[in-house]
Amino acid sequence: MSIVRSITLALTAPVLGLTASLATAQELVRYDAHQVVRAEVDTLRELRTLLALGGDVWSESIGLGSIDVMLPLDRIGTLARTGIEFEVMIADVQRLIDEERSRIDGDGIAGVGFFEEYHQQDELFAFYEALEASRPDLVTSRSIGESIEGREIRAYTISGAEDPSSVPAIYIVAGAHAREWISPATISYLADTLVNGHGADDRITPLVDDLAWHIVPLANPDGYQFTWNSNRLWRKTRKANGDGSFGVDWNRNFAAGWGGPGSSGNTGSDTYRGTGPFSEPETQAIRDDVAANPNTAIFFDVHCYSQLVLWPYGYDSTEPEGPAGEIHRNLGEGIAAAIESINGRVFDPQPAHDLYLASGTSLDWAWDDAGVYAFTYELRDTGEFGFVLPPDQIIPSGNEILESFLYVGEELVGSNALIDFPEGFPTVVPVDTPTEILVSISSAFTELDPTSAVVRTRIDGGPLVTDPMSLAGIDQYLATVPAADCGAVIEIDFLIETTNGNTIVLQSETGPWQIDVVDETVFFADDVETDLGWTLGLPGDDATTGVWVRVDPIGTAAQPENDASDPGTICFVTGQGSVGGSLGENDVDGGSTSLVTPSIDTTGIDLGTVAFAYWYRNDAGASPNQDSMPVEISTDGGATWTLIATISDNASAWRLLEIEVDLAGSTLTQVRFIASDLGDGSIVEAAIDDFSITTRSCPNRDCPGDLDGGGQVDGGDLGLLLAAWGTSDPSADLNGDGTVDGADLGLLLASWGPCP
Ligand SMILES: [Ca+2]
Ligand SMILES: [Ca+2]
Ligand SMILES: [Ca+2]
Ligand SMILES: [Ca+2]
Ligand SMILES: [Zn+2]
Repeated sequence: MSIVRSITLALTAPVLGLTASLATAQELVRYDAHQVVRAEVDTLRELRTLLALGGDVWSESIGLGSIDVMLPLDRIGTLARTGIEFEVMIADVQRLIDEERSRIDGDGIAGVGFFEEYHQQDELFAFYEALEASRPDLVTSRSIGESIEGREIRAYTISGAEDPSSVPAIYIVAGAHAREWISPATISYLADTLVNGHGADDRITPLVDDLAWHIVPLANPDGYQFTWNSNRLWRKTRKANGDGSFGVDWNRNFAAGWGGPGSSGNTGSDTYRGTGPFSEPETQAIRDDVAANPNTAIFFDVHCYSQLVLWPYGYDSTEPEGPAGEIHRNLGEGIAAAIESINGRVFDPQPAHDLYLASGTSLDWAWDDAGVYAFTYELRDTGEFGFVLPPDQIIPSGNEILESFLYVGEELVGSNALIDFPEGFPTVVPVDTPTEILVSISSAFTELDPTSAVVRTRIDGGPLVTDPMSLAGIDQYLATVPAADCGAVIEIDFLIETTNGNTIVLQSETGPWQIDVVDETVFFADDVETDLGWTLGLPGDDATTGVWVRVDPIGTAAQPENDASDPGTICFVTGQGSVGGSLGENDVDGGSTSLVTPSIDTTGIDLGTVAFAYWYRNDAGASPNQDSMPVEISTDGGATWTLIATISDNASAWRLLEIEVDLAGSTLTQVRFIASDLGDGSIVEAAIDDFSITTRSCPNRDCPGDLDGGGQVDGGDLGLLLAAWGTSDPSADLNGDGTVDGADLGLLLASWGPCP
C-alpha cells in the first residue's frame, strides 16, 4: 500500500555565487569519433568478441544480454562485421562532452540555480557547508576518511532528533563511480529538500525528526575531480596500481564475494577489484562509518544509468533468505512505484543478479556484513545520454528520487505496513454466509501490536462496523467478512497499531477493498493436481524451448518454485527448470507454445467468469517487455478463438485474474494461453494454476424461477438448477424443502418465459 501525497513546499535553489570554472592546466581527454552502441550479446563467444574490441563498457556490469559500449568509429565497423546485433545509442560522444564544457566554462551558468547545473567538488562541499550553516540544528558533518590523493571524504547527517544516534538511520552513498554526475547532484537535491522542508512540509518534517539521514555525497572524490579536470568518462578511483595503470573499481572492492564473477583482477580493467577486500581507503571509509552508526537500517548506493532499483545479491543468483528476501522485494517495488509516481519514469525493481553477476559490491556487503537492508539505484537515463546527462534532468531526477526516499522513510518510521492475503483475497463471497479471510500484516522496521488488529466492513454503504481479528500465527490474522444478501457489495479494510501508538490503515491503492456477495455456481475447477485432459502444445506451435508442461515446478531466476494452489504442488509452466537454474534456462524461445483447457460443458451459462492464477515474466533479455501472453476462448470446438485478456505484467509472483465472458448459447467451451518469445529473443516464463469457470448471479426475488436474475426463466436458469441438482443450494431450492430436485424443476418449468 502506498499513500502518495503531493509536496506543497516551494523549493528555492540556493545560489551560492560560485562559478564553475575549471582547472584547465591538464590536457582534457577527447573522444572524437566515438559512439556508444548497445550490443545484444547472446553467447559467451559473442561477449569475448565484443570485449576484444577494447571499448569502454558503459553498462554497470558485463554479461550476456544488452551491453552498452563506447567504441571509436573504425571499431564499430569491425563490430558490424562480427554479426553481433547492435544499435547506436549516442552518435557523437565528444559533441555531448563539448556541449557540457562550453556550457559550464562559458556564461551559460550565470544566474542558473544550483540544481540546474553540475558542480565540481569544492562547490558541492561549499553547498553542504552553507546548508549546515543555515540549519546547524539539523545538519552535522564529519570527515570519514581520506582518498588516495588526500582528499577528504565527507559525510553529512541530517536529523531533527535530539540524539540522532538513537533513531533509525538511512545511509546514502553517492558519487562512487566518478563519471556518474547525476548521482551526487540528485542526492544533494535530496539533502537540500530534507533540510529546507523541515518545518515547512508536513510530510518531510517528521521524517527528519524521527530519522537520521547519513549522506556521503562524493565517495570517490579523486575520481570525481578527475572527470572535471582530465577525463569526463573516468569511473574508478585514482589509485596508482604500480604498473602505470590507475584506479580501483570502488564497487568491486567490498568484502562480499570479493574476487568473484563480474569483477576483474586486471589492473587496467574498469572493474578492477583491487588487491584485496577493502584494500582502498575510499571503501574503508564507508565500512567504518556504517559500523560507527549502528542505528543504520537501510543502505543505499546511488549510481547511474539504466533506471533500476536493485537488491542483493549481485555475486550469485540468490536473494536474501526468509522474510528478508520478501522485505527487500516489497521495498524495492515500493521504491520503483514511488519514483514512477512523480514523472512517470519507469525504474525496474529486481535483484542485482537479474542482469549480470557482480562481486565485491557495497550492496551485498551492506546486507551480508553490515546486516542492513540494501539497495543500489541506477538513476536516469536508459542510454540516450548515458553518463553525460543534461543538467535540466537534475531537478526531475531529484524529485522522483526524493519521493522514493520519503516512501522509505515512512516505511522506516512505521507509518506503513505490508499486507498480504496468503490464501488469496476473495473478490466474491457466498450469500448469507460469514467468510473468513487469512490476513498477513507485517512491518520490516516497526513493532506492531497484534492485539490491536481490527477489520472494518461496510455493507452497501451502510454503517462502518469494526471487529477484532484473531491471531492465526506470526503476523497472521483471521478476519470475518459478515453475512450479506445476494448482490450486496462489502467494503473492507484493516487497522493495526504500532507499539509506539501509531495507527496504520491498510487499504488497496484506491481505498477499501471491495467484495461482491453473489451466488456462485462452479462449472469447472481445476487445481492442476490431477490430469484433467489439458492439451500441452498445439500443431503449429513453433517455440523451440519452454513448451508447456504439467509439473511440480523447479524455480529458476525467472520461473516459480511453487504452484499457486493451497494445498497443492503442481501447475503448468513453460518448460521445467533445474535446481539453481539460470534466468534463461528452458524459458520460451523461438516462437509460441499453447496451453489449452479440456472442453468444458457450459450449457446453460449466460454470463460466465473465467478465473485462474498466473505467473508471467518477460522483462529480461535482449528485448524485454515486448512479449505478452494472450488468453483466448472458443465455444465452437476450437475453430475460432476470441481474445479475452492479454497478460504482460512482470509480477514475478502468482496473481489472480477473473474475466467475465458471455457464454450464452454455448455448449462446450475451451480457453487457451499462448506464451511467446517473438522477435528479438528475451526471457519469457509463464505458469497457470487454479483454473475455473463459474457463474455469478443473484436470483430475482420477484420471479422465483429466474435464478440468474436475467428477467426471464430460460435455459440459463435451467442450467443453474441442474448444476445444483441434489444439493441444498438455497438459490435453486425453489420450494425450500432442503433439496434441489424434481419438484424444483417442475416449478421452474411452470414459470418458463418472461418474468411477470
Ligand atoms: Ca496446483
Ligand atoms: Ca521454464
Ligand atoms: Ca526466450
Ligand atoms: Ca427442493
Ligand atoms: Zn556506477
